[in-house]
Amino acid sequence: MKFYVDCPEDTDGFPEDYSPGAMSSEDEIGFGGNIYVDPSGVITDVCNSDAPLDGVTVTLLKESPPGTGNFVVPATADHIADVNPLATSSDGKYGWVVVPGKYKVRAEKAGYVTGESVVVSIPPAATDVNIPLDCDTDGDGFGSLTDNCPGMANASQTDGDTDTVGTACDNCPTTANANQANADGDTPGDMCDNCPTTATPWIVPASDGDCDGFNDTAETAMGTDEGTDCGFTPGAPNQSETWPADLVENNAVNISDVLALKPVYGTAVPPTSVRFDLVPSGAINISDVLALKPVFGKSCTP
Ligand SMILES: [Ca+2]
Ligand SMILES: [Ca+2]
Ligand SMILES: [Ca+2]
Ligand SMILES: [Ca+2]
Repeated sequence: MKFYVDCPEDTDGFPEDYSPGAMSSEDEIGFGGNIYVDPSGVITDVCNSDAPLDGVTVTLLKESPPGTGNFVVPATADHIADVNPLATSSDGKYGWVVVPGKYKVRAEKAGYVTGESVVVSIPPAATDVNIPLDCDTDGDGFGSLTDNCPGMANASQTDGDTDTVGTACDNCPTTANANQANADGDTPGDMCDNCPTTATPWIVPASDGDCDGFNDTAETAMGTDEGTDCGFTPGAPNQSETWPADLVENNAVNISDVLALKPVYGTAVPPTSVRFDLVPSGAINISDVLALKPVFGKSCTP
């Protein structure tokens, strides 16, 4: 019995290198009583236009015992060249010639999801057992084709709003927005941004016309300007107050504003000025202090 095998040209370790005889495009090889044929193929990089990938560790596996679906590294006598696994070079090619049997090939490279070929029955020769390897740049075990947060490690792949964008990287984690549109470039996406066209470093509540972090109802109660988010000009007379958190008016929220609440903390409104009642409740309490937290350390530009 003879097997005639088409082999890629100029590939180290292929039969034509062993017996470059009379046949121009086909080779037969008998070696120690065994008959050797391919598998061979190319490892390609899914993340680089399917270009050949070098530095891939390619392992030949053989079904053993036959018919069990169990694959093991075969005996050296079962294949030429002897080396297994082998490493690809810049052409991405790999190949062995093997005794008859069922084989598959495993391809591994750091930064890529490990790939396995289909199972091939040898003979006939299998010369296109190619394996596309998908990169896993964030190292969470999911390649670019399947990772719902390709740039952020999220091994759970949780997607709470089932919009195909993982919760870990979703700019609206509880609102379905597959396109992740975010016109103003701040943290929340358009679909969940109460101020979608003005970038704010804090989360804007609903019904906050000037996007300063305090809704219109609260501003009306406090007597601040609900239509202006920032406006203190040093030295200018008769200014309306614009940013509720900016108790010590300087267009910034810092420790001075927290300390401004200290003398009136625990008092009722009135007699304490409603201006301090940042979360209207008729008293100055912890809620008002906590209202400064989201905007603490932030400043505004009039
Ligand atoms: Ca990820
Ligand atoms: Ca979403
Ligand atoms: Ca936004
Ligand atoms: Ca407001």
